[in-house]
Amino acid sequence: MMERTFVMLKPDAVERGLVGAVLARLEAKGLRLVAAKTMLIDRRLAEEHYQLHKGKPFFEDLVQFICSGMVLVSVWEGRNAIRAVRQLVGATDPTAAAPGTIRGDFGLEITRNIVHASDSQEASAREIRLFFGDLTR
Ligand code: FUP
Repeated sequence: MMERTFVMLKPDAVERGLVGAVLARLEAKGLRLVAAKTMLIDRRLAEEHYQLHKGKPFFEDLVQFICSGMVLVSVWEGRNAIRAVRQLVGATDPTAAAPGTIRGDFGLEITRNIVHASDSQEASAREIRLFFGDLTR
């Protein structure tokens, strides 16, 4: 099924110069880049993006981290794109993520885990709208 998914390269990826390496993996998989931009996320947007985690013990650290530097937000399209990207990204904790995945190869800390990717069609639609509004193509 043709899908779109939302991917954010977090501040650690930008600071560490991993943008090209991460985007290259999505391109190599055959996904099509639909939209991308760099931005700073403010607290309001961070809380909205991570609304499902509000009240959890790691929420404050997560919001602070995501607001701590430039991110690159993007939209990718392809067959089963949501699942395909989640497989490339790997498990939430980089020390549990398999080698060969983005988090498994580039990360060590659970908060600074390089990348966010939508985990469902509902999340994808919500996140694309939140960061890009209406995408006409
Ligand atoms: P994921 O979908 O893999 O990004 O993971 P979650 O949506 O469960 O978590 C979102 C973010 O919260 C993670 F990227 C990192 C952070 N987090 C923690 O810091 N500690 C946890 O125990 C779980 C998540």
